[in-house]
Amino acid sequence: MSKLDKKELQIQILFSELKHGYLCEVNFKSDDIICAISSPPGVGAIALIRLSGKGSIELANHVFSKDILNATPYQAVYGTIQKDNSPLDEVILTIFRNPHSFTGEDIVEIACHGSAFIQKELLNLLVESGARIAEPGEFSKRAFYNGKMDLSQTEAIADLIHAESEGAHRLAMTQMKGAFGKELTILREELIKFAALVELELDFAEEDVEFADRSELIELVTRVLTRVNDLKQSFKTGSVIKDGVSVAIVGKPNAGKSSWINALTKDDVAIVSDIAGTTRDKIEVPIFLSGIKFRLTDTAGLRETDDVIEGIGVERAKDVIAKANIVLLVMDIHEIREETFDEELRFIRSLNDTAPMITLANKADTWTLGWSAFGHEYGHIADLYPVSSKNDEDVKWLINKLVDQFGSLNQYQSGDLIVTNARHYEALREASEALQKAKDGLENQVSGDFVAMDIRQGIHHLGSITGEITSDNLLGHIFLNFCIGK
Ligand SMILES: Nc1nc2c(ncn2[C@@H]2O[C@H](COP(=O)(O)OP(=O)(O)OP(=O)(O)O)[C@@H](O)[C@H]2O)c(=O)[nH]1
Ligand SMILES: [Mg+2]
Repeated sequence: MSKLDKKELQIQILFSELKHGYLCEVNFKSDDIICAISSPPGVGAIALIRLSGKGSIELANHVFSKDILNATPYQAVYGTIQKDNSPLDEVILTIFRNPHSFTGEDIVEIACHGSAFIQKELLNLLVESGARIAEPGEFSKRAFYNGKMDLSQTEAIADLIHAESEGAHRLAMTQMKGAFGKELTILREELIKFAALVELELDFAEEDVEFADRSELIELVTRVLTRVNDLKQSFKTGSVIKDGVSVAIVGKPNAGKSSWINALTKDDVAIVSDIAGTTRDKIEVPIFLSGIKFRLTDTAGLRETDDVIEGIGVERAKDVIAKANIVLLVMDIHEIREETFDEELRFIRSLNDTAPMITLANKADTWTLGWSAFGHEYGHIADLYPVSSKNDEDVKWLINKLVDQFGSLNQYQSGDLIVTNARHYEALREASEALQKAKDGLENQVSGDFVAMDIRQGIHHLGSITGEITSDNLLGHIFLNFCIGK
């Protein structure tokens, strides 16, 4: 074998080792049949009970009035479930044969009437006949183990089920289709090729050869690192789309904060009165505007106070400001003075210097001096909007303003990949750290051993997102947070 052939062969061996080498032992036994109620708890017109595993069709056949052993895949069969020789319910069974099912196993879905009694009795009957109750997320877990989807896709199903807004729904759908997993797999394979070359060099250390052109390696690591950093960065937007844009409604007592939360939500959620210090706690209300979820929080008026309870409320208000994506500062138009205005802005900026701020000069309906007077006095203060919480046009204007502000926070187009999951963010952060070290190492000509170690770390963290590198512990943790029947 020529030296070149030998090199090629070794690269291939290393490549395969790196690709599969870390896959930890996972304990997965799927020889039992699981069952669970997949529809929400409680009473409904129809409920759905699912069976999955080898023998599911035989088990269902045993309790059903018709023979379904030869049913074709995806066939729905109408009949009766028998319990103790008497009919329990009239149902429709749908049959899925492995591997063409959600879990990749034989599945029977039983659509029964949604009485709590029928659901319980049917589940008991299935257990008596040999099935066991599924653990939370066990259907998805089986889908993952049987290669039906990667780990990030199973997590996207959980997000899809919990999606409350159009934006959250769109992100979950994109991730469920697997685009994120595919991109990570490509990035990971590029790194694996790279690692194979560097590690091979280590084997030939005495001969002092360089298989991998250093500048090409730096270019490759930089490219992967840039993409990993972009994805990591997108989490800020992703978590906002998924969990909602937090809007802190803040300002001095009596400025009209509670009046505004009531106007925006078109509901009487907070007490309004002309007594300064009415609101003492924070009041959070979700609203959906143009398909985006906003979490509005009314807060206690900001002032020095000797009242212990109000003092706690003010501390909470400060915390709400610090965590806000947008700050809505409400001021009484009659109380605005240049010095105090600046002071108020500085105070809020000291708590949160990144969130965009919308500043309202409220109670404009009672401003009698004419707008030129207002403009003359405060025209130099940028973005101070004279409005009234009692005016429908102003409420509409503020709704548009909030949607616009979200637009300026969100730099992404509809097809872009955006990270929404905190676990994925954490893995990307660790991968980014490792790749940065590898890049620094290459640029400073440190020994190949160290570079190879950092690259391996990067490969590991990227793989943990899709589940190419997993441990029982991690999987157990992820699927436990799923609900039963999924
Ligand atoms: N004329 C007029 N009155 C308003 C407007 N907005 C609020 N008010 C009145 O201002 C008073 C205080 O309103 P709130 O909404 O309770 O003010 P707040 O900022 O929540 O006050 P605290 O909870 O005490 O901090 C009430 O009497 C409201 O009716 C407005 O746009 N125009
Ligand atoms: Mg209030």
